[in-house]
Amino acid sequence: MTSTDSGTGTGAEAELGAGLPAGRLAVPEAELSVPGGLPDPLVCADGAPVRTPADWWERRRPELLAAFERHVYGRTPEGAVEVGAQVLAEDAALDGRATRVETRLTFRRPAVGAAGAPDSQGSQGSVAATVLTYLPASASAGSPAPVFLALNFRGNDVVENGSADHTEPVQPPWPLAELVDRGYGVATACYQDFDPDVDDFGNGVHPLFYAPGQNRPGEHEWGALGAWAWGLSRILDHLREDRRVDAARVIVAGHSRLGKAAMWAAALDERFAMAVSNNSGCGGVALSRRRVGETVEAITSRFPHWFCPAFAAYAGREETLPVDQHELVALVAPRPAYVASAEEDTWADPYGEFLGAKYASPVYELLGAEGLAATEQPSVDRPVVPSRVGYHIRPGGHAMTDGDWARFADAADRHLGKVSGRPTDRSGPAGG
Ligand code: GTR
Repeated sequence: MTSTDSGTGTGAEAELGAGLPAGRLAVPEAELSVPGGLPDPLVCADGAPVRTPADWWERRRPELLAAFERHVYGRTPEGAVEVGAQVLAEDAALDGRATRVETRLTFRRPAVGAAGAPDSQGSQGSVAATVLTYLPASASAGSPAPVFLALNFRGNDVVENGSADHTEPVQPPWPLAELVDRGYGVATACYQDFDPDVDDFGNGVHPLFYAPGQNRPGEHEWGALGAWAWGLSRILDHLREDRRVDAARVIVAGHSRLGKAAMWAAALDERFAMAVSNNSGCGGVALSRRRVGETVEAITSRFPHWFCPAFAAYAGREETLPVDQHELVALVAPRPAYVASAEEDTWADPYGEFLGAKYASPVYELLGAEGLAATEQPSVDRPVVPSRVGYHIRPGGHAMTDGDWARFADAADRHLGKVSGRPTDRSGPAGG
């Protein structure tokens, strides 16, 4: 059978694409669970083809971004907030190979009115996030370091020291020394600093933007993923003030729900040089139309606050979604995008993540960049596709391992330029 509008065709009847509505990419039926193919990133909503980079930048990209805002993540407010930055600590770390900086960022609603009095929401106070940065000790204004920026789940202390809290899965620390020795800085903050991960919009950064009398986002306004993505951009603002950071090479990365946030941040904020999705699954880079593992229904039942309220209406009706998640990857184009899957992470649908990367490729190619250099998902024995849209799948389950980080750094070396650092063994497969 082919993927058709009605879903009733047979393989003998028609080639891929026959019977599809306009603006749909034909894909093998086995790749989707709903009829109608995938939205074609290179066809505008009114059916106009996207033939040139100018068509993409001026028309199709803004239209797609607006569609993701309206139907999936919600619109991020554009209003400014007052930002404060206070350095809490700056010391040598990793036996002198790194500089460790802790900075407290605070965000407040701007004072309004002729007299500068706080507006009616001023009583909701401010929001603070503590940013932890490790920079190679050699980083300087003359030789700034590229930086991986990734939010963390359990606090900056767990990034540095791991967790031995046996009430939750034990977490190893991030491979800070390995990344620093390869020439990369690492910046992080706990995602809950920007918006606590509960269905309560009275805290976090949302209230900083509410209209008078508002107490939760409207139908098409940002949810928690939007707030986490906003936080990533505010950390980027901060990093760009530090002359030891190479502002042109900040890579946004994230695992799982934070991989979803990282990809959305890279779509919204073109200052990110590269995006990394680790096991991001549903609402990340896995195609929603597959309905494999976590579905729109499952995710919007358990985590309604991650998205805009409108997204839940697509539960069980994924074929009516104006977008699918390959177009989220396409919004990163032509910047490098790296997608990582784990074989046993079936809830995140590894094959759907691969297809999300694959079907973004036509946009990269239109923009003169290489898309994903694989038509078939690689095996875990030969896991890495090193093209500009990169991909790997490793054995094991849902996690962001040292091996995953090493592959992210390989991809950044390859596509953003190798940075000076200690020579390391870069030949091993993804894993452990
Ligand atoms: C799961 C959720 C996934 C993924 C994951 C995580 O419970 O269903 O979408 O985001 O959490 O963030 O660890």
